[in-house]
Amino acid sequence: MIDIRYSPEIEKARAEKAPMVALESTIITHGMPWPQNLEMAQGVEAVIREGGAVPATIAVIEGTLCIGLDEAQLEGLSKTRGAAKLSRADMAVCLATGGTGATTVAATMIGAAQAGIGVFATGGIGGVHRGAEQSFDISADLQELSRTNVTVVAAGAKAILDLSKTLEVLETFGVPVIAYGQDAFPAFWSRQSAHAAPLRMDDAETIARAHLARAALGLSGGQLVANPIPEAAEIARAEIEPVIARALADAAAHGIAGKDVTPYLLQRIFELTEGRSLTANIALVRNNALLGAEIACALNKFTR
Ligand code: PSU
Ligand code: MN
Repeated sequence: MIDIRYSPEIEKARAEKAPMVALESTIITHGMPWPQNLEMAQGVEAVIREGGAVPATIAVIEGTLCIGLDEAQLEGLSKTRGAAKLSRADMAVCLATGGTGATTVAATMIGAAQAGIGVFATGGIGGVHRGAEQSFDISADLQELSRTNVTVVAAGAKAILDLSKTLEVLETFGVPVIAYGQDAFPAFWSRQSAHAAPLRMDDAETIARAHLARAALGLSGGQLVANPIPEAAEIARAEIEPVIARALADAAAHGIAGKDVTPYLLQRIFELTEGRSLTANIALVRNNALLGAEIACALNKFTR
């Protein structure tokens, strides 16, 4: 019913049962400006290969679910303006109508599960927005984590969100939130937030074991591995918080809503920090890719 295409590299990895790491494409089309988005996408793929795994960037291109993109597809997507942002609700419609779109965390998890890929690395997941008690704006990423058995490595949830409410919803949904190598739940651009993570793990093997234990118990849903941004790249909380407040105020003043909120805020914070937020964002995604590759290799060792 649906058209799935594996890149030659992923085709080979599947045949050889090699470790694979999924990557999202919304971060390319909606999360970063050209040309840094392409450099980031290529760089992150390289990090995963160096880590001994095979990267699978996922997107829908002209009605085909693509698992693994070639150079030209990656470049095309990076330059595309106005690509659709696909989550659980839009993915099937995009496939049925022959559309092109970038996959969010939720849609990338769905694609990864289709392809039998257990690990996915990204920047930050979507979550409960500040003021959600009024707007009801809660990312579909949270529900997806409760449904689809993929371990997602992220630098926590983006600090533009309400982290406390995001953690509450993840708990309600039964999603394990595992801080990597520290007790605090990281806040994307900053290593620390005001919140302790519910769980902590210090090595990739144990994370892979927990992934398999969930499956053995028949539990639906994945794990969120919250990996703090490297120290050298972080922007301290006290510094980024006023910038976030300003960006949120601007979003409200311009009546930004729905799917446009996250891309608008990321772009505005990029402008207000004169690009520093982007440098930090790229560093944390690469760091997550490295850990993702380690977890994928551990998972592979236990299952092959
Ligand atoms: N992480 C980033 N940049 C991004 C995103 C995550 O560093 O652009 C994207 C992801 O695709 C995530 C989406 O799934 O933002 C969340 O959007 P929303 O809040 O509309 O669900
Ligand atoms: Mn939303």
